Amino acid sequence: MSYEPSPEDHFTFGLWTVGNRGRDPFGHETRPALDPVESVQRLGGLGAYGVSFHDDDLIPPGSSASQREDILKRFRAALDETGMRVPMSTTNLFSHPVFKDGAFTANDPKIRRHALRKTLNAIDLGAELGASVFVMWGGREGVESDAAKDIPAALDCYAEAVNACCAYITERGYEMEIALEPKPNEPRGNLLLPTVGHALAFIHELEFPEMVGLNPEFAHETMSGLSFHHAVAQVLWADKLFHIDLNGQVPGKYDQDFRFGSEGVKDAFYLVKLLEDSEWDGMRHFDAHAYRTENVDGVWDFARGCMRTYLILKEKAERFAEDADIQEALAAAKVDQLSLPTLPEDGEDRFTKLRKETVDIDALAAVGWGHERLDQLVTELLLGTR
Ligand SMILES: [Mn+2]
Repeated sequence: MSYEPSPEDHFTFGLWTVGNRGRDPFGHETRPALDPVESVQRLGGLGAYGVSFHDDDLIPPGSSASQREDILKRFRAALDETGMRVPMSTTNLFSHPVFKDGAFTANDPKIRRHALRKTLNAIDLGAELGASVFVMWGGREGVESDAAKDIPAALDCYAEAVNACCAYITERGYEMEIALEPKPNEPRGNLLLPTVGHALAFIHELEFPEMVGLNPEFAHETMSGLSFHHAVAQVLWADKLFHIDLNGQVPGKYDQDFRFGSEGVKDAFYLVKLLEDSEWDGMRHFDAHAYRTENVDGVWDFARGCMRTYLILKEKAERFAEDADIQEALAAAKVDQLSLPTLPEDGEDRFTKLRKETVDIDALAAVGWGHERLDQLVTELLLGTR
């Protein structure tokens, strides 16, 4: 296999990912700014399907209406020339100091209304370029001092803002859904909607729950020490996987946003297997960036690496399904029997039947399920020895 990406693989990158300039809390930029048009051309040349952006990535804040039109004309020409698409867009409600106490959940309603206006404009921009998913990551929706924020009231404001955006999308007739992106902390001490579970529960309190789903991110769940694979499985189970952010992350560390598969390769494998086995048809979107050590050449190595690792893991998932020893070990572990019904059968007497069934629990307790052998086989598959 060549592991060469093509548009059919539906790989997408944020303009801010390849455009990341290597700034961190302790050091300045190590790379020059990238022109979004160049990013589209280079990513198209590497076999990507499309790009996503924050409003400010494409249209610098303070641009006049005519500057906006000029930028869009050039950007559209690059999309047309390369065949690249814009499946997702979002808004930056975290960089400007005005959002330091939050955007949708800032205590001052003037700031909340400003955040909502900026978001409605970003929804218009996304719709203009054909985006069908609008991601909401509340980077400043949180707190350092718990004395300074009434959390239930903040959640009311958060819900009000999401409801308003849904109403706006509906009124404008846009074909667009909203995907919430959970994160536990960073840049705030604690963020609202910290995990996939919190966000799923939040959706049920909204006015238009059918329009709102999730954009889970590998790094964000992993930062909390949670399994990203399990989180995505539950989002798929709830039919709420609207988008996904792929990258690499070590549990418990700062938000690393490394190249996909660079850390947690086993987790990455089970994730790819889950997405492919479920035939999920969404974008394989990378929200990551090159190491700060890299120059522009390293940025394209980074982008190539994200896609190549996904395709390698996809092939490993296919081999997992074909490997006779692995299949035998799966049968020994009775993995397929989880899909059998637990209750004897439907009907009013099912509990009576359940009680009548006798089972030798000592014999069942004595069974070894062979997980050691199974996991070693998967490990060897991933290490390339089978
Ligand atoms: Mn993200």
